[in-house]
Amino acid sequence: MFIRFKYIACTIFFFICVVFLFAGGKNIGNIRSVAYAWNLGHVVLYLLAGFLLTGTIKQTNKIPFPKQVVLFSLVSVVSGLIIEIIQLHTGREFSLKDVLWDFFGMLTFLVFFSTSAQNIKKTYLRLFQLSVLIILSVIIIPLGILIIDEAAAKQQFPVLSDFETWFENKRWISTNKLEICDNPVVFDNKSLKVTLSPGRYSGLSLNHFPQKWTGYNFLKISIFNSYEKKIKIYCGIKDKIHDNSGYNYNDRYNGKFILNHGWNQIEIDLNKVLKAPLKRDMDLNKITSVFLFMAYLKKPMIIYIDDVKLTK
Ligand SMILES: [Ca+2]
Repeated sequence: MFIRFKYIACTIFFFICVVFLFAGGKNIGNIRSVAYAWNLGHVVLYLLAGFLLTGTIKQTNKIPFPKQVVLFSLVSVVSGLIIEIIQLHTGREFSLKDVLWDFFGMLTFLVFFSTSAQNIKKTYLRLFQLSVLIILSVIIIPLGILIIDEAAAKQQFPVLSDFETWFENKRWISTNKLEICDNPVVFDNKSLKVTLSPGRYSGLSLNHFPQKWTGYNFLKISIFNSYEKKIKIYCGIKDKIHDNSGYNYNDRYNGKFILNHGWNQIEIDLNKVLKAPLKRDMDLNKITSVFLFMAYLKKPMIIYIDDVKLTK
């Protein structure tokens, strides 16, 4: 009776996971921890898939453990790949990471819950279990870091980024090298060193912060120009409407600033940001990104950023 209930519960959870992972989740927003936790559903899904496979096809319980590992791993990888390919046709992205997480989910089932696993030498089983636990910890630790950083960002607001915590550079996205450093700083003890690569556009973008900016008048960003000559830097600000309507140049704030040698404080009037889109007002309740870039760099250039904040 209990076993039947276990499989009914597994089946229900399995289909809930399928619906949430493949039908929902497209518009989670920019809460990184939620997006990350959502993807952890792949591990849970394939853990449940292991129960369902052994519960519905009884012969699979009798397969020796090594063969079971190969067979179940193949099932998870092949079905995971098929799911990702199907998702490509529904406007989602193909993710090898998701396939890997499907595999880890199945592996978790095998080493902790498969009856065949009980037939192998206990020492080996404990080693397998320890290895899977380490992998699961590696998967889960980033979620903890994201939750801590999101709580810190909330607490720091209206400061958006001052780099005083070591994981804060994860709020920024860039193909360039970003490092938190001790010198030069304009506020407290740390700033962000950005090594810009040569190219048509080289920059970085602050994507994770509390999005509601109403009630503030200015965005201020401190940037250190380590060169003797003046440099030109561009700054853009986007909202959710912009992101959902094709990233049109005239539908966001675009600013240009000249930086002298040393620390410069860029000051952007949020009233100008409000009126920046050509055919509408910027939604200051849902700002999604602040980006900085230099154009047509011929050689690598280093700048430092600190004390990115909103003020009244
Ligand atoms: Ca700082």
